[in-house]
Amino acid sequence: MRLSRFFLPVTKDAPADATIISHQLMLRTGMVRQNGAGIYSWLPLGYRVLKKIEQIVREEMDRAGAIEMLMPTLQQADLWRESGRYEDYGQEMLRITDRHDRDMLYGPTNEEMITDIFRSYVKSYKQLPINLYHQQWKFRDEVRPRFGVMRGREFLMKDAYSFDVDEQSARISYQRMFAAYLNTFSRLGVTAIPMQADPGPIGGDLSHEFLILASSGESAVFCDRNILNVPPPGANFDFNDEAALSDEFARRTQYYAATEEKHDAEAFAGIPEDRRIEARGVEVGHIFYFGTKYSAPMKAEVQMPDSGLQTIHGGSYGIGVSRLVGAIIEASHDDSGIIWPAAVSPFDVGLISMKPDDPAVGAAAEQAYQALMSAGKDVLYDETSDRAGPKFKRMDLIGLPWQMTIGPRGVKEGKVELKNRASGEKLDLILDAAIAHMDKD
Ligand code: 5CA
Repeated sequence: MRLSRFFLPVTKDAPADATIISHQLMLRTGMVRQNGAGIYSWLPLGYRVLKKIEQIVREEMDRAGAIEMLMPTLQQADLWRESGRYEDYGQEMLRITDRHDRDMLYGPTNEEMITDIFRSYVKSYKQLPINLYHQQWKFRDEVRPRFGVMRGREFLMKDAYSFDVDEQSARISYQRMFAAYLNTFSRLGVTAIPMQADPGPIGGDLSHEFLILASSGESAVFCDRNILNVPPPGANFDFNDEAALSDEFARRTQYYAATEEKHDAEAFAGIPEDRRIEARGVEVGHIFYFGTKYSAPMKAEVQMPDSGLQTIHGGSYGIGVSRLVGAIIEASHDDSGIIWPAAVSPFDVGLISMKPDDPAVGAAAEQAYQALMSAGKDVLYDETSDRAGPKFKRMDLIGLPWQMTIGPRGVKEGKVELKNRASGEKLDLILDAAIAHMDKD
């Protein structure tokens, strides 16, 4: 992508109401544009990151056996009356009336709708277990939308819903999502700690939140440092191996980790002092086992072998896809700007032509651009006539993992300069070696 033809509205300052660093950086780099309280447009740079996160979440859900679908944003109030949540949900629910005076709402979550779909088609225990998910925009009329996309009113969520014949099997489905979340966050380049959590209005008795440590986080975190040292299950993990699922679950839950609502000061004090972490975190995922909370009132039942009817046991599993964009920046930035983990970076490399008007530099930069693209790299090519200083600043600000610079001195020596954004290390290499070096890390 040639920068002169891209849409990258970078600004020097962020508005004063952007108080946390991720919000400031997302506005300054032109990733998002606020259209109303807690409502954002995703501009091209930000949208690239959002789509990368969405794709990684999709791949990891699919690997764990969940099946993708798509439900609408608008829902009928009647379904929520069946579960009893239409009244319970309160002012966070955006209620809408259509031209026929029917009560509708913009979905804050989809337990009711998926339970309705399930009961319409699934009739036999033989079809279970099943886990259906989608990635769809939600609306919650938050009292205080703030911190940009971190606490929005309209936000993108991945929500998965499991259906099992009994509690024992439902707990295995829960552990399967637990393991899938660890792999997902690890691929996104962040450490998210699973913590015992309060199920809140979703309901149920078993719930974990996944939190990324960040000083600006809205949740208090209390945990044993050892939980940070347990590696993720990894790409070769067998999600059908029930013993392995319960091992993975136990390897983490053996260590103390709780949010404020579930914090047990006495148990925490029992951990050796040098292992106690008391910090703040951003909740990027939340999983729930809620048994028959929705299936009982909505009559989601399956035929059993003895031909009796069994109410199914359910769980739901959320990931804050749009929140993650902000949370990753909170966890990965420096004074110069964002430092994208390679897996979610909007481009793989930023190519800077220091003097596009100089024929030799211009030609070398064009050659580098073509070679990078041939090597399969997604390139943001700054061939604008801006001065070199501001070009470097802008590239640092948007935080692509690699920067390749073509300048008069290097051109004479037949070399390019390759900079690693995270470490700051700079190497003078011939073009092919520079491209090969990017794949080494
Ligand atoms: N139905 C369940 C699981 S699918 C549910 O709605 N869970 S939740 O309320 O915890 O939301 C799931 C995830 O969405 C949260 O962990 C959080 O990362 C994200 N999220 C929730 N509210 C917001 C918000 N206002 N702005 C951005 N992300 C949000």
